[in-house]
Amino acid sequence: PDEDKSAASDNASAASSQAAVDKASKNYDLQFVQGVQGDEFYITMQCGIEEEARKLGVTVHTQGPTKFDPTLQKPIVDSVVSAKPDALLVAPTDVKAMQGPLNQAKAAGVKVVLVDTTVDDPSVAVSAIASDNLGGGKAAFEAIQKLAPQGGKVLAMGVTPGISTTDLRAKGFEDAVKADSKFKYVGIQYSNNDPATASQLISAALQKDPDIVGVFALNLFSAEGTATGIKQSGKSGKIQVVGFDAGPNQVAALRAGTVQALIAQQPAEIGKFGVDAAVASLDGGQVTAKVQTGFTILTKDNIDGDGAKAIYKS
Ligand code: T6T
Repeated sequence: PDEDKSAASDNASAASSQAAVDKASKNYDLQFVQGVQGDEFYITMQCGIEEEARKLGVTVHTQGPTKFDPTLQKPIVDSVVSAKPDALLVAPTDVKAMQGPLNQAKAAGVKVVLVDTTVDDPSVAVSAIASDNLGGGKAAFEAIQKLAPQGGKVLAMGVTPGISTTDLRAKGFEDAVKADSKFKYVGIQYSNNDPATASQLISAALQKDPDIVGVFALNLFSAEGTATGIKQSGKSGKIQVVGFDAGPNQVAALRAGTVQALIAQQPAEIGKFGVDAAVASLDGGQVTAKVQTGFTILTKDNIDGDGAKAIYKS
């Protein structure tokens, strides 16, 4: 709850420093390239982007690769850039592989805004807007500490190395686990953003270490697969599962008791601030280089109350 408050005040200051504009000076052409299509996190971000674009009087088009994969995202970015939009809002799928395409966008005069993920050299962008992913990883461990106060082995179910957001979540989690001698970090497994892979990996991990007490699943799809695998192993409720993100499936898992806590990001706000940054930059206004948005921790206790606001759209 403390994190929530400070994060909320970060948002307020970001909003006041960046959204001073009521209308853009002209109908700019904005392009949004998602990390992957069909992911409720990016769908909700798209809603926030479209709403703000309407408000400011600019046009936005959205595209995304069919998988969270830079070899599929790069050609989309290249083709978007060749049409010379005014701005590109983008969630790069890899810190290294997407640097070159974004450098080219900048060189072509396109204002780049990073939404959610980033690249090794974020100075390619006029602004980078993301959740407190490091803090989110730490909060995930704190949730496990509360749910399993006796301590024990914990595992991280990751996505793919090289994604800025999930790498930071893993680091925040690992550092926090290692600072508590009651817990033992048994490492990270990479599910490649595929629920079926996450399910197989968690089943295998539980065979190897049947005494695992908690799992932190780093995004929507890794959480979905983790919940399924634990359920199939007959251990739902015995192992504490904390997932990042709060799509409808994750909320259903929370209600069913296959997941105990969710860390909900604010994708619509990330998108809104992204549009504000693009327009401010195009109109020569003040642009904040780095904006951090907050998160809400959802449990069975708040999901039907205050927490309901944080559920992603599908
Ligand atoms: O967790 C989000 C996003 O922040 C991350 O960069 C990739 O995975 C999600 O889109 C959820 O699937």
